[in-house]
Amino acid sequence: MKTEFRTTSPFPDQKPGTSGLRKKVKVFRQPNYLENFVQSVFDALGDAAGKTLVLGGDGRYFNREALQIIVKIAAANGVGRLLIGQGGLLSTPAASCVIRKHKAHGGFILSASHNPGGPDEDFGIKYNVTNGGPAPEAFTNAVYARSREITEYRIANVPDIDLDRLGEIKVGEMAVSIIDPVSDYAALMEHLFDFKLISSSLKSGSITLCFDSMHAITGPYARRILEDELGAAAGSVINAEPLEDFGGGHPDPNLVHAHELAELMYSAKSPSLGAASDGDGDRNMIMGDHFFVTPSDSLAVLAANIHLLPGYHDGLRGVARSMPTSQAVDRVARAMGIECYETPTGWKFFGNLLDDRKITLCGEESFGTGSDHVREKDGLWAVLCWLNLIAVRKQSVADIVREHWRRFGRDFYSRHDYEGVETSVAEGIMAHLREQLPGLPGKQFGEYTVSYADDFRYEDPVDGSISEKQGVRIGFENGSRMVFRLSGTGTEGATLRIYLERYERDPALHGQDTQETLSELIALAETLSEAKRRSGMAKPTVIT
Ligand code: G16
Repeated sequence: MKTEFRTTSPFPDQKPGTSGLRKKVKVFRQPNYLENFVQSVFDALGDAAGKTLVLGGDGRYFNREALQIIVKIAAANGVGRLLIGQGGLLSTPAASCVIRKHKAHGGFILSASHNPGGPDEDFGIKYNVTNGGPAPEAFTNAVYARSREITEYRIANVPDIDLDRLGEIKVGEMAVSIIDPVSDYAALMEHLFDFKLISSSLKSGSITLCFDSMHAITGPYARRILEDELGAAAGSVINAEPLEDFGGGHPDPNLVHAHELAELMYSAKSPSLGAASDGDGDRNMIMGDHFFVTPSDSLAVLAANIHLLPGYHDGLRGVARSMPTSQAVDRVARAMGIECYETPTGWKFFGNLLDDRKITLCGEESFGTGSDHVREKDGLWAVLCWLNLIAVRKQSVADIVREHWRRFGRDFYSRHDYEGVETSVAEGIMAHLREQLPGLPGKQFGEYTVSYADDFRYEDPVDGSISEKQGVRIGFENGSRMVFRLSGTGTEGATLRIYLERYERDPALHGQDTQETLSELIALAETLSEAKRRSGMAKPTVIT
């Protein structure tokens, strides 16, 4: 094998965001762009010689091309063994599972998650570490620093490999195993859930299911697990064929983008459980018959019930949620007498808490839920949790959630996104909010009196690392809250996210409309942020 040392010069924009480096395909396709980033990862890793790495992606446009490049750079950097999902496919949670099960040193996941795919759309790459989770900030900062000074990368001068044939091959000295992308993950799921009970409920028809794979990575996983192994009726998994451009859709599991599923769930033909996952399989949306479960509520309901599922019979050590996620799970934790941690947005912040066994379950408002079984959020796992839960409790999704509200109260919750805002305008809005923070506590706005106002700062309780400026929080004496932050996953302009929540204890009021219940808070958010005025936008582009 001939190793080439190619001269290159740095790109200024390779700073990983909330979840790895995400850019337009055209950006990634610039000569040396991907190569620089991958070599920067190897340089930051130090010595990868002889180590095992995992490699796979969500199958989007440029996945295969990028994979071939990474294989050659890995060989040139002395990697001992590469485990690659057949066809270059691995969902994000499956990649995490494979890293852990095979005790790999880490792995590259190629995905821009829920962002659209295609020649004019998005691509992404992230590195996961030995625990199977996203690299912590210290590592991604080191990669970025390296990318700013890189002058050379190493690449093996070898032909492309066959990604589709299962088995062992060699690239120079490096061993490459093309593995089935589903098997290890499916075995883990079988260990966590009561497959017998779920299967008998599905086969008898007492539970019916529709899972929307949105033409993304979960198709093969959902077909194998839900239809082949558990016996859900053929066709229960829709849009199951992974496509490079997700069929022109936006593989984001929410009511807007998973509209085929949403229409079904609000029709007379609604199955008992409706669910969808995103581009790389780590997000989930849960629905019941004429009922939408917010991700924050889903986390809280799972926290209160997960002990009913075989993999979690010992109960929870603790829970965690990202800062903008609603406080519904905090109430469950308080009632159970366990700790609830509040972390910045980004799954990487849960890694230490999970490794240190401080928490068992964690989740985010952005349709992410997961547990200590892997170190990524896990879409299909969340669906299996709900399937198992409705099978055990013999209740509908809506009844389980309504009962939960009666017990703990309801946290009305909504996120308003302003997408495609000019970066300087978005930064101006955040600066304007930050200026007001010291003067806000004690101020009264109608029925809302500010109890605290800050810019969220997180000190990791395990390694003491500090993350600052993670979003503006304004809390009120009645338990309501609003949060403002800029997205770290977009690829064009800036996205301002405004998160709003209001707690309601009285069950008689739990049936109210969410936006109406939040209307005063929504107006106050505009008064404080001037988001509409400054962006020139009449309303949010997306409301979830
Ligand atoms: C990523 C992160 C999540 C985060 C989400 C939204 O999800 O893994 O932890 O909540 O982005 O981030 P932002 O609000 O910064 O856009 P995914 O599914 O895109 O990898």
